[in-house]
Amino acid sequence: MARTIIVSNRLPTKVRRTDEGLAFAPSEGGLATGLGAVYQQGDNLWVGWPGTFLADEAEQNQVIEQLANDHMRPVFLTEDEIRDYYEGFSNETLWPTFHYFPQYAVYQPQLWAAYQAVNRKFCQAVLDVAGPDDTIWVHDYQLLLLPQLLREALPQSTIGFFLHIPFPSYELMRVLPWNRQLLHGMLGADLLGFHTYGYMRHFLSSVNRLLGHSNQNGMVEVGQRTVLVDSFPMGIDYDKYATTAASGEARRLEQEYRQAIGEDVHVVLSIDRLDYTKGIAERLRAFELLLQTSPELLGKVTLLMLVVPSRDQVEQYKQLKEEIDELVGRINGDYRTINWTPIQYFYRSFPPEELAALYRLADVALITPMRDGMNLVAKEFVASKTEGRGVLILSERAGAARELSDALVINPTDTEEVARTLHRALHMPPSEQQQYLASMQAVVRRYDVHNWVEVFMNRLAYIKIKQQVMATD
Ligand code: GDG
Repeated sequence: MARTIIVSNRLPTKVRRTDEGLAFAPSEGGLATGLGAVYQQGDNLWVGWPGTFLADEAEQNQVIEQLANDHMRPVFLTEDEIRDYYEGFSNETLWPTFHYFPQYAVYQPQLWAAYQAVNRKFCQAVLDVAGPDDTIWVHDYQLLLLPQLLREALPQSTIGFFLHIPFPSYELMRVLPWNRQLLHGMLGADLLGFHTYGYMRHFLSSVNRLLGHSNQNGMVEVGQRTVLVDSFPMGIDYDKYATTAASGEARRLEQEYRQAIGEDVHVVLSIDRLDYTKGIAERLRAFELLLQTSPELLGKVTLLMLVVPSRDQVEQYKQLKEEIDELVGRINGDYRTINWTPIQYFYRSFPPEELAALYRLADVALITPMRDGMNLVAKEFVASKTEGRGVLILSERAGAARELSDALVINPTDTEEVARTLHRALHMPPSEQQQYLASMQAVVRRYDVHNWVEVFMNRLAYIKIKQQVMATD
């Protein structure tokens, strides 16, 4: 029977080494939730790296066995591969380039060689389990070469690809060495999905200018094959967020936090992974400007800023962490009083029930990335506001801004605009908050992650049928 195989750099389960041996923990990402219904069915599978270096064959076998029960098949990476393919080419070449930070990008042939080799390794891992009739859905920027590698080995198979980060304009792509090989790699898929129409257009433009393929309504002729390119904005598990936020535990925690912060203090919430794409330092400067220009808010507003540790061995991330530490220290030093802290800053991750309580508690969510493929936090905040109060401030450069046009949409580089918008959000009448939230909730509820999977899979089936019809014409 034909199967569906999901492939991504990371598996939806994380393996960690502890004093008691290996520990397995589910990752809470939206992708795992959305695709749960797919890969856990029948003989379907998820192929990916379990997130830890495992040199020992006994440990590897333990992981293979354990994950097999949950429909997962691990790809093991060596320490060199983790450094050169993952931390190197993926995170220091592609990530900055695709997020419009080419000044942070490194272009090194040995990283490119590792990227190619690991994409081949993933290909072999998929071929070990896939048959010619299977549907294979590849995810994200770490595996751009995989669709074409699979196509060569399984010419008839059905291959989908989805990019979770932005696809940059041609002007960025033209700077990237190996750009043609990367595009060619992606075009091995039958269907290529992006979060927004804009990313899709950028991709088509690069394909046209670098490879000479034009398109008609998103259909690109590649040799004998027709490849479909389309946008599929990813959603969240709306019901899960709404239910968790309405639970007794979330309410209890919210009250506890509220008492600690003060009944009449407005809470502005920000949540991101530590990353230069997220605009964290600029956000802090905007908050400082708000305090400078709105003395009536002193003692009346607190920024709760959660930064989830990430890549902090990389130089740029280390520097960013220092910059954030300094800014928070300076602003708190200038403004804090015995019973008020302007910025409550946490550099760690939180369990989901605490996150739900924070979403409940927040009067304003301040989401100001410089670039972000989608930004699921914006949608989670909207879904969690079951009482109909709360204001979302959202960067125009997050993919989510396309759908959430009833947010207060700002340019994250414009510190004055962000400060002004914060002021407006903190003074917005409840009826207006309710109106904006209701319309955003309708969108986020309707286009949830289950709908996203369904629509993508339907389009993939459609293009396969279309290809067959065109072949017989
Ligand atoms: C890529 C793209 C795109 C955050 N802090 C904690 C925590 N989180 C959860 C949030 C949310 C997720 O992490 C972060 O959302 P992103 O949208 O940034 O997702 P990523 O996978 O990091 O990024 C991005 C996305 O893919 C999907 O296509 O939107 O643009 O970069 O779900 O809730 N979760 C827990 N504790 C935390 O402290 N449990």
